[in-house]
Amino acid sequence: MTASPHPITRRDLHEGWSLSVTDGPAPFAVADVPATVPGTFLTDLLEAGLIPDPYLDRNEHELAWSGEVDLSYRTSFLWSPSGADRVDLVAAELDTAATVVLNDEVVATVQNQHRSWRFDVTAALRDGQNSLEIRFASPLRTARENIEVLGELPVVGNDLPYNAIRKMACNFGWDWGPVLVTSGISGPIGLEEWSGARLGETRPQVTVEGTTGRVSVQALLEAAGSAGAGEIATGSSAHPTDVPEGCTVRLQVTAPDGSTAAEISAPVEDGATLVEVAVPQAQLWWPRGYGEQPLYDVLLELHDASGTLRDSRVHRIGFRTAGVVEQADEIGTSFTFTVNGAPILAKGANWIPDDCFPSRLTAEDYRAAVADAVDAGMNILRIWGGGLYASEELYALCDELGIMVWQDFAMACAAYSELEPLRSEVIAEAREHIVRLAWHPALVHWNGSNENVEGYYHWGWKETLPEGQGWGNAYYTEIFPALLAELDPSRSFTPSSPYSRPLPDQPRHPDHGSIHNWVAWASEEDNDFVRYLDTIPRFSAEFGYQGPANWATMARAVTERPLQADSETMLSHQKAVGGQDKLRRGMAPHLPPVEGYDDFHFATQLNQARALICGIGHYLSYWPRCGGTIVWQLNDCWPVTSWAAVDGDRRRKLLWYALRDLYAPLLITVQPREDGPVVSVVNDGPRPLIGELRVRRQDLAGTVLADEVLPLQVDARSAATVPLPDSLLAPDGCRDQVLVVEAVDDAQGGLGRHVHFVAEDLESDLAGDACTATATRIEGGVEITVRALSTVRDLCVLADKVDPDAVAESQLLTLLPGETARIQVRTTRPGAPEDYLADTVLMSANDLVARARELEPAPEQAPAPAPAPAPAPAPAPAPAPAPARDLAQSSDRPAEPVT
Ligand code: BMA
Repeated sequence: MTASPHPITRRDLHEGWSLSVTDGPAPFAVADVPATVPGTFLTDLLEAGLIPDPYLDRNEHELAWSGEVDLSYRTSFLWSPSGADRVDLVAAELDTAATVVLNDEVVATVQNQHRSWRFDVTAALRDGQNSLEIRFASPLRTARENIEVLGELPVVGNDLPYNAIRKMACNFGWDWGPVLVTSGISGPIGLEEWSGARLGETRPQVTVEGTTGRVSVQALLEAAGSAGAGEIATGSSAHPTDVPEGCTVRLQVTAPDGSTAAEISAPVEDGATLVEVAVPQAQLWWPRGYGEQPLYDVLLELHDASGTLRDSRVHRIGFRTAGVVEQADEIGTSFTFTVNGAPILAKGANWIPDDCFPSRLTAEDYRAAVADAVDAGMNILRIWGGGLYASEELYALCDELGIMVWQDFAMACAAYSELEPLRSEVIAEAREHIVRLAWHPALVHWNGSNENVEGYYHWGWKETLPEGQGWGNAYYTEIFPALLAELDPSRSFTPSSPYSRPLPDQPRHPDHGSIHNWVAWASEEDNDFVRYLDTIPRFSAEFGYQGPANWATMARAVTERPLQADSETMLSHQKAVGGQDKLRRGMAPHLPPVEGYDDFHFATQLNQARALICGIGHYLSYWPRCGGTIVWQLNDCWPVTSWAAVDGDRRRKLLWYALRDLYAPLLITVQPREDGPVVSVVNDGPRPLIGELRVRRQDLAGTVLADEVLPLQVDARSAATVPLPDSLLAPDGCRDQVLVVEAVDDAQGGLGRHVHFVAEDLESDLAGDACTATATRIEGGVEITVRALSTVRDLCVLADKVDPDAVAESQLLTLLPGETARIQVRTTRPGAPEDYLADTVLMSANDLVARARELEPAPEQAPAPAPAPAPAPAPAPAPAPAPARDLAQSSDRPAEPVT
């Protein structure tokens, strides 16, 4: 081999693409439609005006054919030999069953959206014009064909066979997502030209011992002459014999201040080398709230014998040790995130793909999404296994902002065949992402699957699968652990979530490992958020309550007027079967009956927030027994009623504001305990709190009925409870009292206040005209001033009802009589400020109570008719062509917590 002096050059092939449907039930001809690359064919048809926006109205259902068609993407490009030894066609992501044809020669046939690809096309290229075609076979037909080989294994939901093809599972619909099965060149694609050798798989280990950071990189090289046309080089193997003599790999680490922290060069032997450096006095990376996030730059360079640069890579790293500690203790088995030896109270949310078509997400989209987590005080995101291994942008932001990442392997809510060819595909993709993500300090934990072990033991799979049938457990208990041991032993791993480490056949056991609490939302009998109180888990990795998207989001997605809770179109944006019933049943014990969509919309969002206030307050009050909470779910992929805190148009729901309070460094709540109510103080700060709790019991008009000063002592990074004396306990059946808890630290002064309502709203005497309000224009928006005449509970400004872009700075305010609050609304179109005072915009729990009271019969009217019923559901809509899954509703959900 002659190594010519060419470093690697890259050229994108993103231009000139067009697509055609070549077979299948498309209802109209699709021929030579301009195609965006990266992209997918559905987004191209949308762009070309050939299909309506699938996120609006019931348009989704007109696209059920999309997963059944074959496609051809074509482009052509000029190319001339540059003298490089080798030219590769490199594709970051192909969705999914793709045949790559260059100048009429089949270069490769592949079938895995979760892998990247590199095809040697040196021999297939022509000097001059070249034609490139990528044919995509129908993903649904491909999956059905795969079942012939793999066997049919259970999936949850609408029975579309997402477990038989390595494609983003939720593309086939989920209980929060539409069925929009697409195909396309969904990642960057281009030509890379190189000579001699290139860097193949580069496996980092970044750790810290004492104060010394250690970076070691196992670099495998690939030789230009080693792979023939059509061979798929995934970077997973070196070709030792062909790598030119005398190559070296240089590693340079640059400190955050720009100085060189360490560098070394090492010779390549047998196509591989290990480069290792120590960084003395390394600055440690911490999750946010626990310290800084200093990032070091790593430069890796491959030089040949003449010293010519052949290849290079850059990464950003952080020095820390991290992982989940699962340790036997007197209760069971802990589940505690630990960074640099310090236990971290995990406060986070689950991440789903931020769009049904992630290829159109921009860097700004990712930044905004991570800001939703950061601004809410989160320190962890769990990248859920029914989506994609996320893009580099997301992990880089988490590195930068101190958000720990729990990464699921892409296996969710289904049994997976352990047979070939699926097995090798899963291994290859796992290998690729373990190595890719190992660079990121934010990544702390790997998890084998979402609910697949639970599915086996509790959703009937064990009983129905034939003896000896693989259902995926080999991936979770053998293959993934072995790959991690080989490639990245520095992170922790669990086979599934939920999971009980010593009792794998009891994944719901609250005393061991993680749980998913879906009883509170999904129970057919008594779905009520107070059921979060039934268990004290070691870690809650999923629990959530539905609420609709914000008003402006729903009003954009559902164009009929007036908006109605149960219209056929609205129900198409509610994918949980029985979801509306669960919403109504879930709020019935707490909020009064409501009439009209405005009140229904507000009440269901309010109840969603209240549910998580109940769950998180309970779970965190048991820290460190409970290692934290990861709520279901941070985000949405389209406009829908779902468990998300931020809706599909990136509007923050009331839940988001509740999370911001719950995930603050200090959380004060009142919690039930066996011996009576206690004040729980969760101090997620670095200093102990020593001072007092000033607690008073007062009526809704503000008359103080009792008060006490209780000693307060909470260690740094811990929780404490303070029992309430009898004098502070309201009498049974009391409708008009609150407990006002103020925490005061001797050194820092007032820390915060919590108002605890002793009655459910529907049993309370909350006054209707409890406040007066005015609104004025201010720089950047509108300020609303509210003065409380009586106690006001959960005051909200539903600002996007006035202006879709308006955002209220605070929500869910509780005001005591005589208090004044100023709520700023950010908007570039302040319009008429008094619009924000409309009774459908400035709303509180008091309004719901007062309106229900007005509907009640006057006391002298006897016999009393039944209380106002909840609005009757509209007639059942016609079944959607491909019904959405409802994981929560299915009987596979726990009916009872398991203890
Ligand atoms: C969890 C998730 C999702 C689902 C959600 C709500 O189990 O893993 O599969 O969307 O519940 O049902």
